[in-house]
Amino acid sequence: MFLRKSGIGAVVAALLASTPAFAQIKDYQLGFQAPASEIMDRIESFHTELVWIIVAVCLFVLALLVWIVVRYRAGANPVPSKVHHNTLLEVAWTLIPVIILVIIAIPSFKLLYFEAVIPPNPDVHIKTIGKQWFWTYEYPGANAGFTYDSLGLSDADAAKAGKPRLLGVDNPLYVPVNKVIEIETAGADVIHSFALPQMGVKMDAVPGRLNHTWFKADKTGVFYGQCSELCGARHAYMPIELHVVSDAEYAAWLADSKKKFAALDVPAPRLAAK
Ligand SMILES: [Cu+2]
Repeated sequence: MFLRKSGIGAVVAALLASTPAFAQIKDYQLGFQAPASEIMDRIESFHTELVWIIVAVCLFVLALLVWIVVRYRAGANPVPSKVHHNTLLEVAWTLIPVIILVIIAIPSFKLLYFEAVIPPNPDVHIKTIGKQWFWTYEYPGANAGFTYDSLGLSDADAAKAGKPRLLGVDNPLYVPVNKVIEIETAGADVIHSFALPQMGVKMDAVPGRLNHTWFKADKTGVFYGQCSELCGARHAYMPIELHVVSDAEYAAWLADSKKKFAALDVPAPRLAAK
């Protein structure tokens, strides 16, 4: 190993050893966490396309710069060029960027539309309410009908529970795998934001307004998110812990939670209308 057990090597080794191991996030990871929904799959591949376009444009501009610096340096050109315009070039450097932007815009709008339009008849409705500084979750409907608070764990409690620091919570969110989950979100006091990176979900939770988003988790596991709108002193301490489970586990959790958590006496308007 190149890390010696002294000085900075020891510090790095200690950090590596103390980093909680949870499947989706690697130490010193660059790029996104592994996608766990089709939305995030699409976001990731669009991002990769953009990166290649950006790399190509940067390399092209760099090549032009190097060429100009070498070819037209003062030493090799005692008499400076007096050329001041070229119509063909000017049309080209206007049209080509326009074409590149249109090429980017088409998949971008497609992706925005896919994220924005909730598939008809979602399987699960959940309301997530951002509060200073925790989340309240509401599960309306006949076989649910309960509400509970979800608070971030202290460092000591997270270590005890084997959960990652600043991401583990006392009462996680549960959803079934391969089902369309509709999220309605609002803020109770200030603006928060409900975000789950591996699902490709980020939606502002605004007081006095109900925002909608959705996702369909395509693998089971534990996924973490955080409030993503600066909402006050303990903004960094209101994480989101999502458990994606099988249908049977979800049904068991619903039955259990119905007994454990407070009843939700106001059903969601949409469900009441069904
Ligand atoms: Cu916040």
